[in-house]
Amino acid sequence: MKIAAVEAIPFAIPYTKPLAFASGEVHTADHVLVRIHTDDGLTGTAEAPPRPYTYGETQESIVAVIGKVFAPQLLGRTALDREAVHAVLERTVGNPAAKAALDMALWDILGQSAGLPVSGLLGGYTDRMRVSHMVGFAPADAMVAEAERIRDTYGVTTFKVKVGREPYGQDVAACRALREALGPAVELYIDGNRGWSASDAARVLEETADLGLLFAEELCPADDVLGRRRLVARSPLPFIADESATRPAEVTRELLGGSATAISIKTARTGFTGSQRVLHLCEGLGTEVVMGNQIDGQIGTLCSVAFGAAHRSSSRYAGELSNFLDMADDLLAEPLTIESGTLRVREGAGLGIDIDPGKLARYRQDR
Ligand code: MUC
Ligand code: MG
Repeated sequence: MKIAAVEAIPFAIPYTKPLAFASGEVHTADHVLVRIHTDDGLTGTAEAPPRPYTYGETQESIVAVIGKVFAPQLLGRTALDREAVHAVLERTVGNPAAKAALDMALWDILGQSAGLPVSGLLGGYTDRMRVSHMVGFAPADAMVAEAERIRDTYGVTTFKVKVGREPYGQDVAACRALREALGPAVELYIDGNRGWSASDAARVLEETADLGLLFAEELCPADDVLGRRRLVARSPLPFIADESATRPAEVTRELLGGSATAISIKTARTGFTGSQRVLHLCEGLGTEVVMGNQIDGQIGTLCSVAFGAAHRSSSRYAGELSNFLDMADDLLAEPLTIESGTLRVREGAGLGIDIDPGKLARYRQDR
């Protein structure tokens, strides 16, 4: 099981429906396919989505850090050396998506080598998750039409509404239109990607108080330290920290400092090993978690659902598992399907990621 080679392959697949949110916009999935090959013929696979507006990584930086810094340090180690591998990776600061993809590819190798599904190795709580769909910026009527289409086509009944636009009234109106169109049974929550000031965010919470929202996420920057604490103290909703609290120390700081009351876990930035650390920390602190989406493709989504379904506390709420629906294509030989509002963990050894070679040849950017 010795690591013999590490590949970081840039690929690009356009979005049929670009996603716009307060901190950025995505038109093309310019991700990196990460593959770790072992000397006994196994290949672990994962994908790294660069999010420069959130963590500073780009497609080029992910390829470079894996190829030049991480791969040479991993060669010769085995998939069982995960703690040693992490000690090596942590010598380089930042680069969360690159590190996470390497971690998940190693777990894929472990699962294949044992002949067991990764989701079972992680915890095996259930075999599926309810799906939450992210509705990006658009005029209110288009956001309603999008949510209705996703509900009617896939049976999804939980929606995360992207907010954080100025003036904030347009987002309040969009939430109201969604609640009126979708009815009281549908779950709605909002994510501001740090777009508002703490005081505007407080006004929004007041003006949406009758809409029965489930959560509020990153409505203002965590760096607005006192404003954010005041907002969270007054919030009638659990307040999710997403990009402001990714590593265990950040999660601890934000929760104990009163700047968040719930945590978003994204395997795209903390892999399985780091996500499990965050999850167990949250369980210990009595804090709820939501499985978030780093605007993942199908490979990343398969990783998210494998992790989310593995634990009771990460599968309690609907997971954000549907952004791939807006991509024109993907690399998986057998595409993911959302049915009755749920996504199932893929059966079989490892993560069950089978790449279509023709699609990879078509979308890779390095040849
Ligand atoms: C989210 O929950 O914020 C947008 C930017 C990012 O890094 O993730 C997405 C979704
Ligand atoms: Mg978010």
